[in-house]
Amino acid sequence: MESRPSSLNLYRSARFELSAATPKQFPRETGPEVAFAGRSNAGKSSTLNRLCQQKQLARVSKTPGRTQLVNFFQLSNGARLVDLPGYGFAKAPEGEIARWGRLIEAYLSQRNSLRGLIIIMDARRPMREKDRQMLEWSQYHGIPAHIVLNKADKLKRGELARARQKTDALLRKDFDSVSLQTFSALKGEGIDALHTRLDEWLVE
Ligand SMILES: Nc1nc2c(ncn2[C@@H]2O[C@H](COP(=O)(O)OP(=O)(O)O)[C@@H](O)[C@H]2O)c(=O)[nH]1
Ligand SMILES: [Mg+2]
Repeated sequence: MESRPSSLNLYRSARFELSAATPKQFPRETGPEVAFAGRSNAGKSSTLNRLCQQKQLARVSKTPGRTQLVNFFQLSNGARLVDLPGYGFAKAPEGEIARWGRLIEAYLSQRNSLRGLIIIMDARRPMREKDRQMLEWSQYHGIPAHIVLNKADKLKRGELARARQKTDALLRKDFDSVSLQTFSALKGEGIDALHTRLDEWLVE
């Protein structure tokens, strides 16, 4: 995959900083940050690993864990990538869903350094209820969002185009300043578009 070398090196420089279970544990704000959200299994960890060209940066799980942590990664220019806890477990108890909501809400409302939100969706099943809720929260807090329709490799070209159109139509009906791209964390397709969007937020 081609990518401008400057930004490639920047994302390659990502290093795990800390995991926060409560807002008190969030690190002091020192530079711009972008947060990654998505339903469990949509490919959030795979996308972060692909983005940073590191196989083990964010753990990729076949059986998704339930730990609700906000993971912070530092880049060489002082910017941060932030891995928000995944959502959408069918069997998650009520209390856990409430805790997830409080943690995300605290993060979105407290971080002045937050420049943008990346929402990873499975291209075969985009815009589920909690995805929509993330978009609503980002709008409420005035944070621009970028949707990544991941697992593009699982769809035929026509199917992918239709998924993109459908998502685009839903977005335009209800949301402002949301951009959209297709992606394959597996193959790396769409990585240039993702780097470009992130650069807009993180490279000053
Ligand atoms: N075919 C395909 N599989 C993917 C892609 N991205 C992630 N996966 C797979 O989907 C599963 C969940 O990925 P993971 O990154 O752990 O998702 P997370 O729960 O959102 O962090 C894993 O088995 C990945 O290998 C992709 O672009 N294409
Ligand atoms: Mg994950």
